[in-house]
Amino acid sequence: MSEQTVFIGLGSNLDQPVSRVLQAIHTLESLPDCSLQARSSLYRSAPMGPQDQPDYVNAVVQLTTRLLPEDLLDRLQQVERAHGRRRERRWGPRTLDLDILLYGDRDIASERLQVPHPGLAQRSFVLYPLAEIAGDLRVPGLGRMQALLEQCPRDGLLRLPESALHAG
Ligand code: A4P
Ligand code: MG
Repeated sequence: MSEQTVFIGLGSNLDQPVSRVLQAIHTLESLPDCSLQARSSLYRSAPMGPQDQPDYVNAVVQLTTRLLPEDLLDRLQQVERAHGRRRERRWGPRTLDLDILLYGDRDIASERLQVPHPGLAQRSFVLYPLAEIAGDLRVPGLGRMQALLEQCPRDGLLRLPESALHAG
């Protein structure tokens, strides 16, 4: 299996989301056959979906991996479970959500996986962190990053300064 560049979206809105997302990035860094290439800043935003839940913290990381897409998904779901993730209502609050945004230039539509991740181009909390680390990217089936950004309002998305991340 050749090495692929993948982008993973992280999201959390329960139990100290900032430190949780930072911890999860460390965990991703140490997955077998994976190597961390870049991470975005952390971003805060109002929830998409039900409004009776806390704000979210999101980030995107770039990895290279030799894992096949479904093996990578298995690993990510293990990490979600280790963070006490329970699958409850759709778009409901969660300790940790890990989504495969892009897997090389592959287009995947299987029972377990849709890549590019659906909604990637509409979600400012995915698109802006992705653009921060991959501004020149061409998204398979969707086109250039810069064009996608022009179509996607920031919608109150707030980039957290690095100095705020370790303040507790
Ligand atoms: N799955 C399919 N494709 C993928 C992929 N590319 N990456 C399948 C990861 N998983 C993928 O996932 C359900 C199934 O999706 C998995 O078993 C996998 O086989 P889930 O994480 O349990 O999904 P869910 O919560 O039931 O729904 P959904 O639509 O995936 O939730 P989202 O889209 O992840 O949205 N607001 C803000 N501001 N920031 C957020 O991060 N996140 C959500 C959750 C809602 N509102 C938010 C945010
Ligand atoms: Mg998910």
